[in-house]
Amino acid sequence: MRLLHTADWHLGKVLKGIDRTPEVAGALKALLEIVKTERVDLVLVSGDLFDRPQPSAEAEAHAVEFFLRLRELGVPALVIAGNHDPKERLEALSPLFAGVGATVRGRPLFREEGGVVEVKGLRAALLPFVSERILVKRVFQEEEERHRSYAEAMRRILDNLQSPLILAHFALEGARPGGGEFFFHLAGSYAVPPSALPLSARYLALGHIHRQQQASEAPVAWYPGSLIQLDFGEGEGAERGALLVELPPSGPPRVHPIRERWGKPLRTLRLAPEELDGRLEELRGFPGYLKVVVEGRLSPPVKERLFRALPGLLEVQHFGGEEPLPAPTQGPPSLVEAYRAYLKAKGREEEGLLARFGEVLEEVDREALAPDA
Ligand SMILES: [Mn+2]
Repeated sequence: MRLLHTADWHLGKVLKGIDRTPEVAGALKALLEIVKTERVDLVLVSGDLFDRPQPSAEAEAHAVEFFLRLRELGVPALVIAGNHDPKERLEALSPLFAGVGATVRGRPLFREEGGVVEVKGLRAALLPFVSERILVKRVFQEEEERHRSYAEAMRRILDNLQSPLILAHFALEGARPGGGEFFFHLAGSYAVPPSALPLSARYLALGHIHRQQQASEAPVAWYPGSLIQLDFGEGEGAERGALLVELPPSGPPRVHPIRERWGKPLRTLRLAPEELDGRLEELRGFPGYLKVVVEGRLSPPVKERLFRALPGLLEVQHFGGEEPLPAPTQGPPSLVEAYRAYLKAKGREEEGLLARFGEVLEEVDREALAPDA
């Protein structure tokens, strides 16, 4: 059986005001060509089809188009939701997708509930992203304990779903992220230890990390990587694309990485202020998107001139900046202050409630600041 394994499309992604959807759509067209020319039997989509819970209509249209074309080719698909996906919506639309041969799971189900399906005689487990918060944060208090309990809970779920093929959306411990090498350690993100992967699986089709890589050898687990470079923070040289997986009746799978540079290139340049003028002509011709980090002072007029000169420029950062900070003003109250005032007005000044509110705010901050995977 020949499988095409893809993940992390992020349809609807907007980078500094630029909608990347057309670039992702271009990559999806290329995927359909591969399905055709490589005589693929089954397509696996391991989560993050969309970039956010309320994707644009255009983003949805491209996803629908992809599965309709697949049906024309007579190729079924297995699809799971990632952390970025509108999971409830995918779940709601799953009967409709089933009509065109795509089995879609928005939320995790145990084996007994339908977490394992059979397609073309192959048994496959479908494990969409499981919210770490739901899994552990409510129950365990200590950070370390939470990480341990997350790993243990995921081990039990995977154990329950044992199948020759497993689709899942999570970070596997030891996998290399797209941006910095130490991100999992630093960000304190949740990760599944390789020992939690069931050895009975012949192939684990993972999604979540945007750099293409083999994440485990026994059992064999791969990330196909994202279709396009989604962010400046993701390594410019990081492998991405898709995976062609040959699954013989017995024996190990043969994985053929398809490394592509779909979408426009993103480049981050570090320049000294005096280098700027000399590089403008060359940078004007750059076909993708640019971020310029100026190592020094930069006056607002020069910054403005940069944006005008370089149509692909999306972001300028500089150090030792020229622009004075705006004078502190009597701004709106902080959220905590506002909540305190609200509680007071309601006659419910409970410190416990306020403390919990602060914790939730911190949680939101942490999630918002965590590198995008
Ligand atoms: Mn992703």
